[in-house]
Amino acid sequence: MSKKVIALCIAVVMGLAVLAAGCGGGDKKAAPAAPAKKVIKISIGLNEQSHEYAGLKKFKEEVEKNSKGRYEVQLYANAQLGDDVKATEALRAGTLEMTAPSTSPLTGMSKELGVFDLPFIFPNSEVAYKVLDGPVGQKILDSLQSKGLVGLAFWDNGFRHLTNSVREVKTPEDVKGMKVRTMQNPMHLAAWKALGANPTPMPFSEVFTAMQQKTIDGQENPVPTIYQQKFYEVQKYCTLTGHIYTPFVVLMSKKVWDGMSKEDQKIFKDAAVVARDHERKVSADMNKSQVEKLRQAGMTVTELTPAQLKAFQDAVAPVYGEFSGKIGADIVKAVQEEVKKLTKK
Ligand code: TK8
Repeated sequence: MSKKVIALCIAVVMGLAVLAAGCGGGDKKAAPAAPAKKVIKISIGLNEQSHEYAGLKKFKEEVEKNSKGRYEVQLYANAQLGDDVKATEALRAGTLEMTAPSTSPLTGMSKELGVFDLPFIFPNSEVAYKVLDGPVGQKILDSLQSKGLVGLAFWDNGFRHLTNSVREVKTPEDVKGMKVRTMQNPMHLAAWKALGANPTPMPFSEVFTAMQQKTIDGQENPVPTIYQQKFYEVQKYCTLTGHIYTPFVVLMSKKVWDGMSKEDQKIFKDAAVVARDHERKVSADMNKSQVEKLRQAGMTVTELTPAQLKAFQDAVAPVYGEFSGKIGADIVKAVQEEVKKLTKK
């Protein structure tokens, strides 16, 4: 072979090599795929029309935007992945990433949460929000870490009101013997027993059917739930008792949390707070507009006079003595002192 031919051959081979390199190594090595999105599933018990679901949609939007699409947040309503207790247990086991249950059914797991179940502990939502978002609320969220749960924020479930299918309720006497579904919480049971009712604890997803089949006479929940879950279809009477304030607590599995970078943890925490403000606003709007809607749907909605309300407050007052020690006298006192400070202003 002449030198010229050899030189040409070398040039051709080199040219091919350059071409191959230019193509990113040929077709054997595919271009690097975008990293898989991390999926975070969140399960709640209420439906897609609820104030809580409005909060979840905002939360999803925030996380996906601020993580630049590295996370995908999937929302599950109607207790599809389990009611409050089951979903929370799944978080502890690490088989579900997130849930946002009412605090009340979790007091068996974390006694501090029980402070919110003391009847009439908060005079109004504004005070409740300040306590929940302040140092006392943070202390309660921190106490969940030892249970394998990370509490990101408290959202609004709301002040609970009694509904039933038997009679209009104006006095504790009217409640006597009534079969009232409660959350799985000893203080709620004690309060309804003190009023002379016959309380039955039950997970939320069973409540509608139980009312329909009349295995229970009544239940208690905030106005947005009574309206959005269409409880008016199976309950004739609603009394605005406002007897207990229930927060939702936005929870992440500690196992999942511990596997995240500090930056990602912050994205989730911040999103829970932004979504909290949105969810509370949606809830406030629903509380304002839906009392009338319940009436339009055929319910008799009863507002209590201050004297009538006091009769309920007096009847359930013994719950404090019975449970303060079990919750932790210091935490009860801390909340009560905060409330006192905030109501003076
Ligand atoms: C939804 C429940 C519900 C609560 C109840 O999962 O059980 O009555 O008020 O909102 O958390």
